[in-house]
Formats: sequence, C-alpha cells, structure tokens
Amino acid sequence: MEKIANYIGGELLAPMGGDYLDNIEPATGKVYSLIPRSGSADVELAVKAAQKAFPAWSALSNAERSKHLMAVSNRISEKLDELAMAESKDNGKPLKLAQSVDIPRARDNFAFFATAILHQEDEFHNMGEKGFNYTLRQPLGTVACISPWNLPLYLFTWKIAPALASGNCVVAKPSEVTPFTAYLLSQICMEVGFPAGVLNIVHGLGAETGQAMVEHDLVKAISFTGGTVTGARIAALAAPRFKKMSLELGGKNPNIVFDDCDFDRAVKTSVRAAFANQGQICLCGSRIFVQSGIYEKFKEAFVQRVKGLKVGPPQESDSRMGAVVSKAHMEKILSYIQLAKEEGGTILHGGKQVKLAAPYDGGYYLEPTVIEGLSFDCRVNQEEVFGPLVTLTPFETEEEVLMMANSTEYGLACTVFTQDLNKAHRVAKEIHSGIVWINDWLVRDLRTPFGGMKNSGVGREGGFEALKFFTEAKNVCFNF
Ligand code: TXE
Repeated sequence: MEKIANYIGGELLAPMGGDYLDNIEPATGKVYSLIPRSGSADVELAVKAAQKAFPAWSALSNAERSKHLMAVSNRISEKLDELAMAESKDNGKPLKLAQSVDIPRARDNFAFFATAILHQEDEFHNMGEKGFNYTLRQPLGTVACISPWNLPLYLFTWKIAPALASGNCVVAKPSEVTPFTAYLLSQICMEVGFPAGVLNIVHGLGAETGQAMVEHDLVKAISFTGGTVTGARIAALAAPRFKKMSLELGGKNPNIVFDDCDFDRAVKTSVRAAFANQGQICLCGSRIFVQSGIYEKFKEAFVQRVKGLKVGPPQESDSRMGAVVSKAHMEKILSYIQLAKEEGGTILHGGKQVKLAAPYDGGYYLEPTVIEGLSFDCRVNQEEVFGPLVTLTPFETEEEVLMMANSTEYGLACTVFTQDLNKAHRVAKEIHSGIVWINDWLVRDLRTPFGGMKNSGVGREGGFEALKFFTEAKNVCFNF
C-alpha cells in the first residue's frame, strides 16, 4: 500500500508519530493508499524549515522567483495526464474533467503568479514641493495554506502560488480526503530543484494538523478554502492572534433565468453549472429560478438534458458524472434528498444512489437530482448541500427573484440569463454575490477578484488581490 509522505525542508518524510490514515478511492470505496496523520511536531518541523528558507527566498528578485515558479508550472504541464489520473482516482471526478479543468488550472495558477510579479506596479504618491510617498509591499514570512477536497490541486496551488510569488515561505495542508496530487506536487518540486523549505506540505486531519498550523505563532497569515463552519473555527483561533485571514467558504448560488434569455444556452449552461464535478464546486448554481413565462418549457428541456448525464466509473470516457467524494458526503446528500421530500418537494429526476457493477459496486454514485415545488426559504433551498442536487423555482418579477436569491446566509456566486443588458447590470448590482456571470458560468480570468460575501467568506483571492494579501504594505514618506 503506497504511503504518502510529508514534504518538509525539501525532503519526503514520514509523520513523526508514525501514524497513518486510510485514503479511499471514491469510485470503488476501497483503501488504496495511506496518509500521514501529522501532528504539531510535524507542523513545528515544517514551520522551522520555512523560517530557515525565508531570508534567501524573500531576497530573490521577482524575476528569479518567477523562474522557480515557472519550472513547477512547466513540470505540471509535462505530467498532466499522470496528475489528472491521480486526481480522478483520489476525488472520484471524471478523468476528462481532471484533464480539462483541474490540472490545467493548477499549471496556470503557477504560471499566472510567476508572471504577475513581473508586472505588478508599486504605488507612488507625490506631494509636490512637500515631498513624496512610496509603498513597499514586503512578504509576511511563513504563511499557512489549507485547502478542501473538491478541486484538490486546483485550489491547493491557487493559494500556494501567490504566497510563494510574493516572497513568503509556505506550510500547506491539502484535505485529508484528497491528498494525492499534493504529494505528487512535492515530487515535482524535488524534480525541478525548488529551493528546500520554501514550500512544505504536511498531511493530516484538519482538527489536528490544520489547527496546529493555525495556532502556530510564526504563521503570519492563513489562506483557507472549505466549509463555513470550519472557516468560523479558524477565524476564532486566528483573530485574537492578529493573523491575516483569507476565507473562501461555502455557497448556495442562485441561477436566475429570465424569459427573454437565449433559451438553449440557458438550459445547456444551467445543467453544467448544476452537475459539474458532481455538484461539488462552491460556485455551482444549485437554486435555479425560472421566470414563469418559460418555466414549464425550461423544466422539460432541463430534465431532458439531465437524463443524458451518464453516471459511471470516473475513468470511462463517456462518464459525465463520477463518484461523490466520500461515503459520509454521499449520505449527507441523500439526507437532503429525503428532507426535500419532507419539505414538500417533487423529484423530477434522480434522487437515488447508483449501484454500478463490480469493481465499482462499493463506490459512492448518485443520480443527478432535480426537485421542484419547494419554498424558497426551506432548508434545502437555504443550506449548502454541495452535491448533485438542484431545485427549480418559478418567479414573476425581478424584485421577487432578487428577494428569493438574496434570502440565504451565503453570497458567493450568481448566474443571470437575459438578453436585456440593462436588466443584467441591474441584477448584478443588487445580488448578494462576490461573483456574477451573465449568460455563462465558470468563465475565469485569474486577474479578477475572487471570493464571496456574508457567510461565503472574507477577503478576495486572484490577481493582485492575492499578492496584496500575502504582503504587508508599508508607506515610506519623504519630506524634502
Ligand atoms: O471542508 P472542511 P470539507 C463545504 C461543503 C462541504 C463542507 C465540508 O459544504 O460539505 O464545506 O467540506 C481543513 N483547523 N465546502 O470537509 O472541513 C481540512 O482538513 C484547520 C465548500 O472539505 O472545511 C481541509 O484541509 N483546518 C468549499 C480543509 O480544512 C481545518 C469546498 C477543508 O475542510 C480544520 C469544500 C480546523 N479546525 C467544501 N478543520 C468551497 N467553498 O469551495 C478542517 N480543516
């Protein structure tokens, strides 16, 4: 059984306590590797390695740091198929999705920030005859990056790349549910001669390894993506220690379809936004609001298209949906389907676990599920399910749909389908979301600010926002 190792001080190390956790393949439900169950001693070793590497790393020029990051990006590109296979096996997602989205984005995350630091402008404020100011943006030191299981390498590198690019050293922890591609990234760093101790990867449980990282006095900032409950727990520990925090949390995203939309585009994009990655993307559109004039027509076309989504083994080329990430998560989603029935919903399609033939009979497969007839403020329409479950709700007016869309505690993303540009801009202005797509979904420009409001998080990732997060701004004022 392959044992995953920590990557500390440029070396692959076993956990100091010698304990391991089972790593399960969602497609089969079988253990296929072991994860270090690291503790505070392993975190201490990693922080020490980061602190030791920091002076030399932060003293490099942006051009020199850029070269190191580009070497990692190029190696990810060379190993794309191996990484995609590993991601599909570890997460349960279709191989095609890992090949077309997850791993290319991990490659691009490193390349984007490697080049961003070559073009970042510094602020200068001229006071005329009185003098002038310039702003120094200096790295924080050792920072922690903690990421979830839904887009493992994609989100892991989305945090690590800007942290490293801005001159920090990193102690990073992937989710214990999907650790494998982070382990492969360690090997890539060793292959390209990435400086030892600059990036350290420590595997383990959130409440043990993750918490030790958050609590460590020398960790100056925490970049976290995961559940809102966990985000609150991390904030409670980090706030009194005055650590910088970037929290990208849950979502319950509205998808608003007006009757003047491009109908075919709205249907096609809404199905993708609902079920990509088995609905396990914080940006998925799980609450679909359709204007009453086209509700019945949309419902029929949407369900028809959903019926064509084949649930199958992730590595089979015609599988449009793979396995959800774990048994516990599958049971959580099934409990929400049961709740939807109790809350008065009607299941238009799906609602059941899918049993595949051996060797996939132990896997965690669910039908794409479409439910109508629920009130906008019931639990299934208010709480994040984070799986292949969407609701359809009709609306009459713009005011009514904005009230329903804005009624949850979340505020991450929103999609709007209309061909009336004034309406699109009006809705975009009024919706409680950090990201709004008009007539599309998951189109991503890495320069844009990324993140949510309300219980979807604090702060923004992406572009120069991310580089600013990982630095301290110092105003230097010259008075003639
Ligand atoms: O997230 P967790 P999980 C939502 C979704 C999902 C729920 C839980 O609803 O069902 O969050 O998912 C680490 N101190 N999203 O279990 O528990 C943990 O080890 C420090 C939305 O993945 O938040 C993992 O590495 N770290 C989200 C990471 O935090 C801790 C994507 C995320 O774990 C910790 C994924 C602690 N006390 C889930 N407890 C999105 N917005 O994209 C856990 N961790």
